Amino acid sequence: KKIVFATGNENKVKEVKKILEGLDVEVFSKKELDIKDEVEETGTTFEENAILKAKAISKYTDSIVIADDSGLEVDYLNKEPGIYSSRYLGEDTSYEIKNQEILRRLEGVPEEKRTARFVCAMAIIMPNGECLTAVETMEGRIGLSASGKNGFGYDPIFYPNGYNISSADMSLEEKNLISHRGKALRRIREIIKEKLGD
Ligand code: ITT
Repeated sequence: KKIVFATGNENKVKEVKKILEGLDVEVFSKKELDIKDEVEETGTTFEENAILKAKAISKYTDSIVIADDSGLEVDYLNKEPGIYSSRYLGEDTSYEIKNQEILRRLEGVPEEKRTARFVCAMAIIMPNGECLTAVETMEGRIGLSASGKNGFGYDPIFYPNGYNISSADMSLEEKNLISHRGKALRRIREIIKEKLGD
């Protein structure tokens, strides 16, 4: 069975393919299907944007479609960058610069006020048009410096609760076990399993 993952972010594709391993499905990204559709993320919540992305791609296929809208909320910055995480400081700004800017804006802020979380909204659209979502978080804090080469985006500055390493210092498997995306997708996985069963 085929599942289309409505994303242009190859790092998300890697994480999602790993989490869905073992299910009787094959995951295809927009790139693999040569879908060029760029969806305007006009929603005001992660959930709304995930649904927008999934719906936009479901017109190209009769398969199950999933989409992910996610981002980093930094409490001290009034939950910025939030749903604007990929657009923060401009779409073309590198994550090295984005991460340095967040660290700069938190300079001198004590550990207990550096709380942050990753949020992931996963939307799934069934071939019959039924749409479901799962929203999950990974709580943590913004470290004092960037560290790590794994993961992507804001991982180097994010230190999950209970760990002294950033999520960019974790293996893919380790991060998936505790991450916002891992948790949301494992709920969606159960929905897919049920659908495949009948
Ligand atoms: P698609 O919309 O095509 O899926 P995108 O990268 O534009 O790709 P989003 O609009 O959902 O996706 O932006 C999410 C951004 O939030 C992402 O680019 C990262 O900067 C950040 N982000 C989300 N999950 C993350 C994670 O697990 N680790 C690090 N950064 C993450």
